Amino acid sequence: MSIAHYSTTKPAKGLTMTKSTQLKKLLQSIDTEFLMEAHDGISAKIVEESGFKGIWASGLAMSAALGVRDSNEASWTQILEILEFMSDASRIPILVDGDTGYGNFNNLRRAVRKLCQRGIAGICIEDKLFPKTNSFIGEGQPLADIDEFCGKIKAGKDIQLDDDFSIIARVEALISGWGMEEALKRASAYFEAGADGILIHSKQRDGDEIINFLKEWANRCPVIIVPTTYYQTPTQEFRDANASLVIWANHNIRAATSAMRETSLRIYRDQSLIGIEDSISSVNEIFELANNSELAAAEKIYLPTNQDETKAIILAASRGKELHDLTVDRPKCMIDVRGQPLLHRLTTTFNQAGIRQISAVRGYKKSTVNLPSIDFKDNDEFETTGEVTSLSRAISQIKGNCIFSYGDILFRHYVLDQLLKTNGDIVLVADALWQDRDPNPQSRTRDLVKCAEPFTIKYLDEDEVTLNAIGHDFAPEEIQGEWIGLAKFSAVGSNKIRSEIIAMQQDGTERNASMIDLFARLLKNREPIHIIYISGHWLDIDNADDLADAQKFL
Ligand code: SPV
Ligand code: MG
Repeated sequence: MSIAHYSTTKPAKGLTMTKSTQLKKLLQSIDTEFLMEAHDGISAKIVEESGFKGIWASGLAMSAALGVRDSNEASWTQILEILEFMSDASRIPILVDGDTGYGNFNNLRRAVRKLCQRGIAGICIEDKLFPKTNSFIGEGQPLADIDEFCGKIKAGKDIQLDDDFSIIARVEALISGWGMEEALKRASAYFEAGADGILIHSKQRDGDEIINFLKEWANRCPVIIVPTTYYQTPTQEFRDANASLVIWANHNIRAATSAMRETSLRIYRDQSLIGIEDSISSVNEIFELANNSELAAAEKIYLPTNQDETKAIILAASRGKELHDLTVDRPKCMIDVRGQPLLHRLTTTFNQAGIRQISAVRGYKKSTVNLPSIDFKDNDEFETTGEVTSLSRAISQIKGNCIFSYGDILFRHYVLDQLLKTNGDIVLVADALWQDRDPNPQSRTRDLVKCAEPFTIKYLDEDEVTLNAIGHDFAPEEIQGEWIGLAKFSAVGSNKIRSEIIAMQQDGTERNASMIDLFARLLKNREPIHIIYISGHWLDIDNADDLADAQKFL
């Protein structure tokens, strides 16, 4: 699932319900549902990506992320700014921790209007005094007057611009030592004043008083709980007691704090990044969370195009039968590799090399191949035709500088950078260490190359070596490498490729031809083809073992 998006994009299918309606449905659902803490745009995205149906915008976490105390030190408009980023970054509803409502009924009214305008689904207010203090600090914090708090709830309900906006009344009577009777009295008053749900808070180390409250309350309205201190009570007990929503209230800010501490200390101590690089998110993951590919696609639509710009053409028509169940409902280019379809990973690599015009030829289950930044061409005869037919579907794109790629490969960025620097008209990338790649080389058909010079220790990245032959069956001692499925055509090279495809269409050989057949014909016609060597650092995904390797490769 692609999770990163902005308010400039349409909601995903099935998520067209407003956020306030989504939250209302969660509150009223007969199942116990869960909200996860987020405190900024990226944590909101991560909560959604994890599968949660809603976000708790925690006052403690948002304050901590700003480096201030959970004591209304951040103003409510500063909180509003954070919420706007969070809301734009996610499609699931946000229940904001509105502390005590930022003042009296009038301050809450203004906050509710602004929250409705910014697409926040609901606010939770607690019956304490402004400025509030986190409930886990000290004992016996003073509570609000019941009538004053009921007036606040009514004022919020009267002013809300969105009928489904929720106002949750948080009862602090248990936590501040007033006991069950007071908690139930307050919950009843708040419910009667119009609250859409009650949040009952506790700082006991077990869930007993919360479960007692739920029993006594007997489902009179949805009840929300926050098992921060009583985390050892099994979730099933909350389900059995009919808790409506469970909030995991502060675990992302705490996780982020541990991770940042560990990383900063390590880098400080080592004065190097080597010890940390593999254990933190890559820069690419950050780009993906920020949905950079959406921007690349938008640039293609809204910025003037440069005719000399390098384009990419990806063949993504085949199913990938050897992946069995994984390709029943989608082609292999759409298989998930660490959270993103393979094709998305490939296009991200192209985008990062400055290639924005990307065409892909789809065939098998084409409706599932629907990434935003790609210009799709279709080969509806994919079952009875070969690669050259698929390529011919994108013939209008084979002009100027072009990168050709199979849709089932992954390679390190430098490979593309190196290929883009070459001068030849048709240049293929070949892996000189082809023999090391696969413990069982007979297990797949490989595109092998014979070249004028082998890869040696003296080989420099920019050397282009003449290709003598390309095929599947050469004697091992004649083979200098394996074509990885990536090639570059200059403007002249693109013309040659186009002319050859047309010639193949005319002599009837196109339908069954592979890319190897196309290159072999060019060689036969004495058209020069060049090779650049790499040594590993790529893979193609043919079977389940390759997929496992791909997860590691990233
Ligand atoms: C928050 O997350 O800020 C809360 C919950 O209000 S708690 O910290 O448990 O009071
Ligand atoms: Mg709070």
